[in-house]
Amino acid sequence: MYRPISSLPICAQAYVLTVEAYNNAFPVNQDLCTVDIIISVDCNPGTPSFQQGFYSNQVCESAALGTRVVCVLAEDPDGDVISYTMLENRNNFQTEYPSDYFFMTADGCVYVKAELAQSTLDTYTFSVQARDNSYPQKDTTTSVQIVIQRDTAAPVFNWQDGNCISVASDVVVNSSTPILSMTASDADIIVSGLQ
Ligand SMILES: [Ca+2]
Ligand SMILES: [Ca+2]
Repeated sequence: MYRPISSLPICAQAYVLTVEAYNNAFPVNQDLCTVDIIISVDCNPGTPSFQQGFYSNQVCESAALGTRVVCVLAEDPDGDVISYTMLENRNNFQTEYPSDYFFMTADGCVYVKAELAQSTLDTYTFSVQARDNSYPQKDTTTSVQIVIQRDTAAPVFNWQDGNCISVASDVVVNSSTPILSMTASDADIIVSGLQ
C-alpha cells in the first residue's frame, strides 16, 4: 500500500494483479498467477444528530421581515458539512403552512418571511432535516415550533383622567426639566425573535 484507503473516492474497488515469477538462468523459466484484491471502505459511517430533539421559540406578530426566530444545530461524527431543510406535510387540508411565513437558510436558522399579523394560526410546527454532504448521504430530523405572540392588549397610561398637577407661575420657560413625566404599560409581553 502506498496510498491511504480512506482517500478512495468510492466505497469499494476490485483489483486483479498479475504476478510473474522467473529465474535468471538461461533459458528463463517463469510462472504467472493472478491475485484478486477487493477493497471495501465503510463510507460515511456517521449519521448527523441534532443537539435538541425539539426546538421552540416565540415571535411577535409585528416582527420585521427577516427577523431571526430560531436556529437548529446538528453535528456529524465524521465532521461532514451539514445542510438543513424545512419539511412540512402538505397532505392535509390546512390553509396555511409554515413556509408561508418562515424560511430557513442552509445554516439552520429560521427567519420571518411574511407579515405575521396576517397569519391565522398561533403556532406553526414543522420538521427540519439535517443531511451530511457525504456518500451515501445520511440525514436526521428534529421538530421546530414557533409560537406567534399576538398584540391583544392596548397600552394603558399610568395616569388617571382628572388628575392634575401644579405648575409654579415662575417655572422656567424652555427648561429641559419636564413638568410631568407620563408612562404607560402594555400587558403584552413582546419578544421580537431570537435574542
Ligand atoms: Ca456523516
Ligand atoms: Ca399591546
